Amino acid sequence: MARQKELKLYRNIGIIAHIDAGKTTTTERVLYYTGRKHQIIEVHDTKDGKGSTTTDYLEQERKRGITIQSAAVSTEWKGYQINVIDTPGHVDFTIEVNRSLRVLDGAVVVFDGVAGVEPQTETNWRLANQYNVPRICYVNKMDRMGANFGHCVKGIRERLGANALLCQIPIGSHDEFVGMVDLVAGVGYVWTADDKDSPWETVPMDQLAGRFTFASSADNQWLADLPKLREDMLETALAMDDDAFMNYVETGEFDPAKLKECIRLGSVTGKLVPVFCGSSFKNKGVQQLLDAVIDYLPYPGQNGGISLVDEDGNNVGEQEVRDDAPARALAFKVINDQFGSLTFIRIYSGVIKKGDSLANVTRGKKERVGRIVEVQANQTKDIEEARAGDICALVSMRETETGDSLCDPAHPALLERMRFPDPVISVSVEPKTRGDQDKMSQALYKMAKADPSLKLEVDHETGQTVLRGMGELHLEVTIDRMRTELGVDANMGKPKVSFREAFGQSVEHIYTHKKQTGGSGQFAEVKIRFEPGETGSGVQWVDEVTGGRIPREYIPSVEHAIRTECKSGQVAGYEVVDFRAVLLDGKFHEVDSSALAFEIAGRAAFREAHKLSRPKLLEPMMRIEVVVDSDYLGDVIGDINRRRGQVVEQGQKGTSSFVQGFVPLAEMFGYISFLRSATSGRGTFTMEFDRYSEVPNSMVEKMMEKEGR
Ligand SMILES: Nc1nc2c(ncn2[C@@H]2O[C@H](COP(=O)(O)OP(=O)(O)OP(=O)(O)O)[C@@H](O)[C@H]2O)c(=O)[nH]1
Ligand SMILES: [Mg+2]
Repeated sequence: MARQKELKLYRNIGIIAHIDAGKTTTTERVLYYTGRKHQIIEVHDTKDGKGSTTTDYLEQERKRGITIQSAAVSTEWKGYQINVIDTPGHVDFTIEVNRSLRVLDGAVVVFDGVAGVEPQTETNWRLANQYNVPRICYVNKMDRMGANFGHCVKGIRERLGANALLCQIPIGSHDEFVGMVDLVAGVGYVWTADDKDSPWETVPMDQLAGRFTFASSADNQWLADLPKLREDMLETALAMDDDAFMNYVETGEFDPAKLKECIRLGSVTGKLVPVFCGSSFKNKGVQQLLDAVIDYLPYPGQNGGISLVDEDGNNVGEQEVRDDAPARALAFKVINDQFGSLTFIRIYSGVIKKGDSLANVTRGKKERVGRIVEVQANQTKDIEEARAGDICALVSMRETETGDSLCDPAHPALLERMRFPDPVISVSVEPKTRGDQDKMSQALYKMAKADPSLKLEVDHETGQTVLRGMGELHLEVTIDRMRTELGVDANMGKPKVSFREAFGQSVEHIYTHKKQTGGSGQFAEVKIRFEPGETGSGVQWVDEVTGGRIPREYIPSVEHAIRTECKSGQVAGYEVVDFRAVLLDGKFHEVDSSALAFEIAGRAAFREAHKLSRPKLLEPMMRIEVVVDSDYLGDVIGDINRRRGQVVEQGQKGTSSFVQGFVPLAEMFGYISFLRSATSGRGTFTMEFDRYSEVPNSMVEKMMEKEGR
């Protein structure tokens, strides 16, 4: 079957933002206006469980009124195929934004017109920078009291460092918000009603200031400034093309098609970030936003292809996005339920057909493509083939996990990997019904496989099953989804911080393992130097033994011993990270030495050396932002200091005050109750992992004492 639609007529885009900015509400409008659905469901009307928006279909999403997992929908607008991924804004589900951005070609960043740039917008913006995803901004909620376009644009420029290009200007705000000026076309769009089907009137730009007088002087000023704003936009945009710019400077004329081309070039290369506005809830500006997606966001491959890497992640080339090349795709999401699994892939090159065999290059395994489906949120439709640029799902893959490369077996290649966040919090989990341990373990394993920001472990000492994740909500939702999706009920213990341990200083240590009891004895001696490594450097193993001082066959046992023993450190049994272990020397005995003896020696050497190194304990340090009425600011700051925190910035956000700072996660449990009671329920906060930082010595000693070490 030939290609149905030219690649240039594709847009794969993500919708990203801070929690509650209106991503799902906007997606719902996109589906309505493009004719994909006939009824709009509001996010806040789904709590009774009767209805659901298309993309927030999970029970946990409906009940809480928030998005938890990214959902993909496809639609058509003016002959273009638009694939949209609606992502969650809550920090606990950042992995969903992460994996979506990895496979998308462009993004719409949504802002709450009142709150402006919020912490999670900054995080998602940084992620989009990392993955080089071009974006446009949409200042939503212009109908809310306190909506402030200027403040939001200032945030986009200053906090996000974007070269914002104002393509639209709002006409009025709050209950006087009636539409927007399109500076590119030089006209205003004015609505007379909020209804989803109400049409807009196109008004020449120079008539707007005469026609409207608003209660807010700022709103009037925007209209008075329109000629200047348009001039600024034209100059910035046309500067993308020397000839067009010179022509404009000399004659004051420009070709409208050329202008759009310039904005598109600026946006696709990341030099410009076009800004739009509207109110999705009041049905204003969504169609215009769709036009902008087509006009200014790239088609698959327009920005280059995907990097190919070697096993160590080094760049070794690039795969262009084209059909006539070997099939290469990246698995970016796996969903499980009682009926099987769906593996979402983004195809970068070639064609994948039903019945094909693919190589999972990441795992060195073969996979057969039984069924290919197009996914519309929670609905699937079987298709025969999919090709370069497509996002689709494969049914019941056996070996493939998130982040794996799937390729034509004759042309294997590894595609650039995805990066996953570190889990910082853990809970013990036990089955609700005794005897269901196996069932629960299998279900948890499935959940963890589908979500790379979850880790499943067994506590060495207590034998308890431990689940690690990004935050309390993340773990709670995981356990709840296990119940609704896999039918397994479990109880969670109290959440705990995931500490880590490290070597305090370099230590050279000799350990001799000797046992002579009757018959054959055991003998092994190792001399190892342990050195603290840089953050994120992992465990590095170096073998410097020369002259057969330890026979070759025993050395892997020492390495294995170190790599397993480091899972439990000497401060409080947490994993020891970021160190180099250099095996320097050793001794053996012709008869009594064995792999086991060397393993025992390696383990003991590690334990003793770690204890001798004045080990450090590391704790997750969170970046927090608290937004409160200014009356409560003093209390909130005092409390942050009591929690071993540090305030780095405070200021005004609209009519509220905000404080930003760092607080150890260990001190943040139950923070929401404090904030509620301290601010009469009006304060809000967001918290996000920033780094691991050293726990003060006095606390380490206390902990070691408590653990009896
Ligand atoms: N006044 C007003 N409210 C809006 C607008 N857009 C969305 N909302 C409301 O804001 C709330 C959050 O909207 P959502 O669409 O769920 O926001 P989201 O960005 O998808 O949130 P998460 O997925 O949880 O991050 C809902 O109650 C919406 O009805 C808008 O343009 N104006
Ligand atoms: Mg949402």
